[in-house]
Amino acid sequence: MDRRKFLGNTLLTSAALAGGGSLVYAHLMPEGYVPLMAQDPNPFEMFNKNKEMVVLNDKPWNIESLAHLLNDNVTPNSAMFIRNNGLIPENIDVDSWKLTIDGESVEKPKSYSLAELKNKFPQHTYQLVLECGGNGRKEFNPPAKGNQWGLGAVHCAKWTGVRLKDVLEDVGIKGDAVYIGYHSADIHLSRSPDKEPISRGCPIEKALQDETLLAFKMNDEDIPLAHGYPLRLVAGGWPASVSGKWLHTISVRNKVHDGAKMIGTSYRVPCKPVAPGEKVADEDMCIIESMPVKSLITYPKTGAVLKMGETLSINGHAWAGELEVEKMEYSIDFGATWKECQLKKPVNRLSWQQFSAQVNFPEKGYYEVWAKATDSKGESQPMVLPGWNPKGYLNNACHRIAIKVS
Ligand SMILES: Nc1nc2c(c(=O)[nH]1)N[C@H]1C(S)=C(S)[C@@H](COP(=O)(O)O)O[C@H]1N2
Ligand SMILES: [Mo]
Repeated sequence: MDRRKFLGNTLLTSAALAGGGSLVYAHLMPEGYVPLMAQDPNPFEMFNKNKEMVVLNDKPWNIESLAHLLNDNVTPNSAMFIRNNGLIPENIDVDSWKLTIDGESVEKPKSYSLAELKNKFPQHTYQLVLECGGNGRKEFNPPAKGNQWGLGAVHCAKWTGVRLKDVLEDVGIKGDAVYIGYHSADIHLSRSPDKEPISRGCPIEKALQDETLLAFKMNDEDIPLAHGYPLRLVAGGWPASVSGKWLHTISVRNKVHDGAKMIGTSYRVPCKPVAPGEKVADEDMCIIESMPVKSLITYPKTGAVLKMGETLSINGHAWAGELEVEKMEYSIDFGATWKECQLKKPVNRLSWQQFSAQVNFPEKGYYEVWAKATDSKGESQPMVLPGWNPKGYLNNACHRIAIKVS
């Protein structure tokens, strides 16, 4: 249905066919036929993603990674989840791309070309954890609406750019600044130019951290289109929805930013725990800030089989929002006892940390290896699902893999 309308209205007369040529025998085409060139593209090829990744939605594109694909210390593009609220911008012209800083709390709005940003300010590179606030949503009961993310909506790539704080200093911000909000070039699903798919932000204190970047490189290359080319706000350790892709404006606000997906149940959780399914009044909802402590076993893949007497080497990553992970443990007896893993320091603040352990099993049979991280404030991952909330955010329950010893 949809597709036929699309074809009738636009495709046959437009350059939507790759190469831009016109469809010569269009009038002879069977009704409802979709020319090969216009058939749904293969997302794995289009975005250079590992074919094991899971497509949760194609309008907009939402693609999830898997624990065992995230084994690299620096996540490559091929294993990075994609979370879009709208449609990826079309026809990006980098030469005319501008970043504008405006809002109630700037002395005078100012715009920079990408070349100006790159030349005027020192560049910094950090490895930063971006985890979707809804990662792990699919476990909640009653279920929460939205993409049913399993474990794979997290990555820790290397981002290069200039510090937002250096740019804000150059513009000059007023003393009443409390928040920043981003505006981006992606397109609302309705295609209405008056609507933004998402426009979130963070308190000014987070915006002014050294690691909060206006990034133009990811893993030493131009940022892939799906991840925000040509410019992205990157605020590690907070829900990744704060890290606006395809960034063109930062508004410095004298109040909490009120853009799309800042209010209601979006990226907000009950300020105090509630019973599963309970209705929560708007004023009792709080904006998610630093993400909770969490970890993933990225090797081996769940379901691994080994021989009796073999030692299993496990490894993975742990992260804790604004904090550092201080301790990493594993259990093979459903949490009755825990043993400590080796745990590395982060390469920089807000990066994930590597852990590893050598695991021995006492006899043949079925086991689960559970992993549990504890942050520098002594907060540990819960063994089972944490507090229910209407949109299913912040599931940081222990990751577990199945092991068979035969
Ligand atoms: N402009 C824009 N920025 C955005 C989004 C979006 O839809 N549009 N999605 C946000 C959300 S909810 C997440 S989880 C991350 C996902 O980043 P990724 O697609 O690079 O993994 O981007 C954030 N930034
Ligand atoms: Mo997200």
